[in-house]
Amino acid sequence: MTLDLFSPVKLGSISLKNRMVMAPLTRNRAGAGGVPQAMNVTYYEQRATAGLIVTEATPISDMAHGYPALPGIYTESQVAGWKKVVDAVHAKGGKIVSQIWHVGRISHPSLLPNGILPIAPSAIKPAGQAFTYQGLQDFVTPRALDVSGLPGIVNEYIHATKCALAAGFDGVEIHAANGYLLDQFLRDGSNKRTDNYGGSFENRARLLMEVVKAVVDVAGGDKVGIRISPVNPFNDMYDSNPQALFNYVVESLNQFNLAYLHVVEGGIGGGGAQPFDFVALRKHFKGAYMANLAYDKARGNAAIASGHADVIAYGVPFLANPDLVERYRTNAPLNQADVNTFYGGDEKGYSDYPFLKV
Ligand code: 8OZ
Repeated sequence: MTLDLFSPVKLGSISLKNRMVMAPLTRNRAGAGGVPQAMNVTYYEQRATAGLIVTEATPISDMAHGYPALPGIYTESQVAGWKKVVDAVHAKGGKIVSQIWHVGRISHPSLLPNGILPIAPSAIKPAGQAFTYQGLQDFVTPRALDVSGLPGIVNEYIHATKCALAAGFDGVEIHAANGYLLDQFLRDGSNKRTDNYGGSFENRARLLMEVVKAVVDVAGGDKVGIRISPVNPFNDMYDSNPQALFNYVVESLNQFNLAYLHVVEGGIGGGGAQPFDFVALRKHFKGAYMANLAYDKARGNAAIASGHADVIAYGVPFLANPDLVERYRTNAPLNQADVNTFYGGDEKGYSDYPFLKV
């Protein structure tokens, strides 16, 4: 029998009833203190028919924030708030992992404790502007992390992983994509370090491997996924040799027996991506592969049938269609997404997208 989007699958220890994953989507609607609130519970619960939900990117500490109204995963109240989300998704038969996130230089002093500078591998200001509570403001030159500060970052990932498990999540996804802290270390446009964390592929991947090892030691590899985006230029990112770098990264990840590798297969948010062979990348990884980027039903089924991908992560389609699985199953028309309500606001354009009439 040919596998398709509706075939069950196991990612590590996580059993999925289908292969349609809700991709992580930043929505900027957390309550005070980065605590998930009632409308967040409703939104995720509505999408529990996905085989797996990856939460929106979730800061692991006060220094990990880079946008307004993000839900964190490092205080007791945040854990209690997320537990309501997780319990609601589980009650509907769904699975959900927490995407743990440090933004690095993609932030602004106004979003950080005492207005301090964002941190990064190197003191290089990204082109562009930060979303702040005062509107768009130019990015600033970040403070380059001293090598003595790196164990503290790893500890934040450990703490957040423990918090995620305490909230009942089925696992965690380490966000190493889209120009945030771990990706800033990987790619040489943002990493100009001359110590053990810069230069060679091994050195640039060192912090990521330390984080993965630490998170796996807490959660078990079968509950840990990772997201990468080898050629996404979003957040002013560039690497001089992305294919060789990410083939190396993926090979190095094999030792951890992770639940899955999640790959953004190109560029998002405008800007062309460098050429890259994702089929070749996939062959370097021994575990399950989650593909993401503008897949529809036909391309998703084709990627699964060909063996390129095990599961497909859908972003905007799940945002606008809480019952996307049923719509794909029955070839029903889709709700169109309203871009004006993607980031921030209330229930409008969030938890009010209609289900199919029964
Ligand atoms: C879009 C807007 C804000 C954040 C990512 C967390 O790219 C994000 C993000 C995307 O991973």
